[in-house]
Amino acid sequence: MMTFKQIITVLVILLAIVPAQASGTDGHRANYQVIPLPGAIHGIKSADFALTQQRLINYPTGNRDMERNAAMLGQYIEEMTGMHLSIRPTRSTREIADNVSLLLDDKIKGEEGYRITVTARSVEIAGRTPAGVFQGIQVLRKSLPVGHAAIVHLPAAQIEGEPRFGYRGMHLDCVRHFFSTEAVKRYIDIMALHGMNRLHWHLTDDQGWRVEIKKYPRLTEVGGWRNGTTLGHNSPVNDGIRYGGYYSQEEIRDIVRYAADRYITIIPEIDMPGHMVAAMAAYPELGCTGGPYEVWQRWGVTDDILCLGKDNTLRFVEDVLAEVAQLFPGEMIHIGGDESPRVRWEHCPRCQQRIRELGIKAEGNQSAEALLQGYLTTHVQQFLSGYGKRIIGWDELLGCKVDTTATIMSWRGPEPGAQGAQLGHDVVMTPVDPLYFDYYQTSSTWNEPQAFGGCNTLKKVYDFEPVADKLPADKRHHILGAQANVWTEYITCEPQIQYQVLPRMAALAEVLWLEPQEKNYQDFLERLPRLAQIYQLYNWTYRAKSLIPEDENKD
Ligand code: TNX
Repeated sequence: MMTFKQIITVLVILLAIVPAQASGTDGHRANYQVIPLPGAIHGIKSADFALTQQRLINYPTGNRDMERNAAMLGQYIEEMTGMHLSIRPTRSTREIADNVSLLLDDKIKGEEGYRITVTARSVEIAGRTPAGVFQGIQVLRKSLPVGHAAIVHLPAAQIEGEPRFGYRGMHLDCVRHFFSTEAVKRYIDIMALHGMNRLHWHLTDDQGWRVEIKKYPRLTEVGGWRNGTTLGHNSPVNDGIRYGGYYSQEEIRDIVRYAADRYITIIPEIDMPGHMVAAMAAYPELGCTGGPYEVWQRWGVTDDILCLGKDNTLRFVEDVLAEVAQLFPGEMIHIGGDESPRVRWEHCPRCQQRIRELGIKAEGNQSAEALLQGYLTTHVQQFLSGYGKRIIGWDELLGCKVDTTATIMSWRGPEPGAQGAQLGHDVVMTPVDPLYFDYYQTSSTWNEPQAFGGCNTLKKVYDFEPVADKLPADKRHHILGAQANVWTEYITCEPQIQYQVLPRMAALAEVLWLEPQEKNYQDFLERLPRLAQIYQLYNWTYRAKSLIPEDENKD
């Protein structure tokens, strides 16, 4: 039998040894060098925090957003480590010790800024808003090692970050190919992991109409389906397989909520006046010739666009947008505007009559027909402002004389964006080169899934700078951020979407979170394998070869 004194001695020795071992090399240690890299990581003089199942996740009582954040953190920790932590509402900071706590702190900079404080006693994730706390949660989540553990050691530190840009977007074309609500939700999950906050959802196009509109049921009944799809890059061969699908309004609301829970705003796109053949197949009177039209089975640009000579067309556009405005609570609605050839309008007596009635005259290099598109855009802009919405559209809008409350999405290179910002438009940068993620990610394409073309490597994405050097200081605030576009002509299934966006989304995330001088590609590449382990954990497909420096991965 040991004496009481001996027991105490043994305990003291054990206590001295255990923490030393705990912070040792057992592999279960957090690493805060995540992607996107936090703005600052300062060590704190303290022992590690030992994260175990016995810890609680605290959140402020009565705050539903913070409760959801807490539940989400619990889920992430469980997925990463297998440890199940309970969540608990707390009233006072006294209860915070010994646990992981989510807090709101209005001293933190930026709407989405976060601060994580780890000491031997507690972990605090603070933000000025619940959205900021959510970003902090993502950082903590990514810092955990992947794999089952009974204990994870979190080095004592203060970690802070704030995104450089407020608009951090990913686009998804669910028209050219259709993706299930589950696949869209997984896309949202992937975005959340990367600190992205805007999903531009392309819902209508020539090849399909994918959003239920109660007033026009044929849009999805007829316009939601095509009788075949061309094989490859518009080959003469067609698979002859009926293809389609759409999202019911209930499904849309569910996805909008799912995104909002992850602080992601969805910007729906109803593309007009071009890319509208699916709607015209359902309601042929919407076109200049009256059709008949077929939901398109090829890729590219068609001359058949909405007829603006008919009052019915404008009423149709308003009715559709009224339903869309109610489905999507975000402030912006994307009204397309790209690739609208005007040959039909040139030969359409009704459109010409409209041009005369409105007194539209060609100005400089803007034809009367271009200005007719401007008339539609301005009409829609005014209509949507009644719903508290602002429009965003492709950079073609700059050639149609629209006022500066329209945000411009610069896709045909960075120049239209710079020009738009000079004129006073807000701008989202999404130049084909390097932000089209439907393009190849290597010049050695033989071993890649078929893509649109091009070559947007991980490095090119990483090196992208959204704000042009020549943009004057007083115009720079107009650049809201950037977005990668994922057109799906050649992307037929969910793993292929993931392959195209991972790991390029990681590079874009760093472009959007860090100041240019904070970026370092070599360092990014060193941090990337740990992020890829998380991709693997969730069974997401990604281009593993991109983890090797470009010059070493030529086939
Ligand atoms: C151009 S980007 C388009 C899309 C295509 C894409 C393919 C834009 C506004 N229009 O309709 O899907 O290229 O990369």
